[in-house]
Amino acid sequence: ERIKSGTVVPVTPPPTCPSISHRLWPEIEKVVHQQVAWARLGLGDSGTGWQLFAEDGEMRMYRREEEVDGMVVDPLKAVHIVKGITGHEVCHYFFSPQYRYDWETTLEQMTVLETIADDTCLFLQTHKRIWPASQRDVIFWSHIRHLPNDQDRDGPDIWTVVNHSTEHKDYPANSGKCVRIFLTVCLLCQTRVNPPKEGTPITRDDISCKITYCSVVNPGGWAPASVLRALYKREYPKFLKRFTSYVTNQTKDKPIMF
Ligand code: 6CM
Repeated sequence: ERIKSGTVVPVTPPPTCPSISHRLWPEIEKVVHQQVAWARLGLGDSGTGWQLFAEDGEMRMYRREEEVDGMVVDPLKAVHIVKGITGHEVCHYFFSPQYRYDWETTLEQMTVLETIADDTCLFLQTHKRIWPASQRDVIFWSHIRHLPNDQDRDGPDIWTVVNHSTEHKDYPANSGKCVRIFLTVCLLCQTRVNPPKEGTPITRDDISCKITYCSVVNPGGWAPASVLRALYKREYPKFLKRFTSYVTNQTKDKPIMF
């Protein structure tokens, strides 16, 4: 439906969501709030020491070199602006399990362990082995959310997906051939709409999406720092370019999903 210039994009009311009774719900609420606040901070506001390590068109990726017990846990923050897609679309393709094999190149196997609600799933993923390290797996909850823009009522519409490691009694860490990794990832998307000429409908030429992607991955066990940093330098830009092109391709002939 056409949104008139100057009108506030409608916001989904707080869900009467079944996930509130789930054991993970208090953690999901806490981590989502923390991650969204962190992602919304500009690079200048979130402290010094961010190094730009990749740049391509509108995409910029920054990292901070950090180690815990000798293991690389470099926080990453990336920003990108992509024309022709909305934040809702970007988050939909990032969250939904049915598309993951299409864009996630490091993935070997993905299992949905639990569907907590329409907006929340528990995933077990194994990732491709990278020589000379052991293969990795990860269990994380994933939550998609539409956020009211309370800071700026005329500001852009916000959608987010937060992924955060958790445990599962049936899949204890480091019990098979894989080393368990621990991650926190936040994808935050703001849609901008250029008001089209009076009386004309909004097209994909009138929209753009500002994407912020933040991640912290603990490799969980021995992995040489230089190999890991080289891997991240190669794989994160590849991921963000491939994933956003995928969303552009998937949506180009579909109605805009605001
Ligand atoms: O955020 C991304 N993907 C999500 C959906 O799959 C989700 C999962 C992230 C898993 C990231 C694993 C990266 C592989 C890490 C290997 C670590 C150790 C190997 C040792 C090598 C010396 O959040 C996109 C993730 C893009 C990652 C490049």
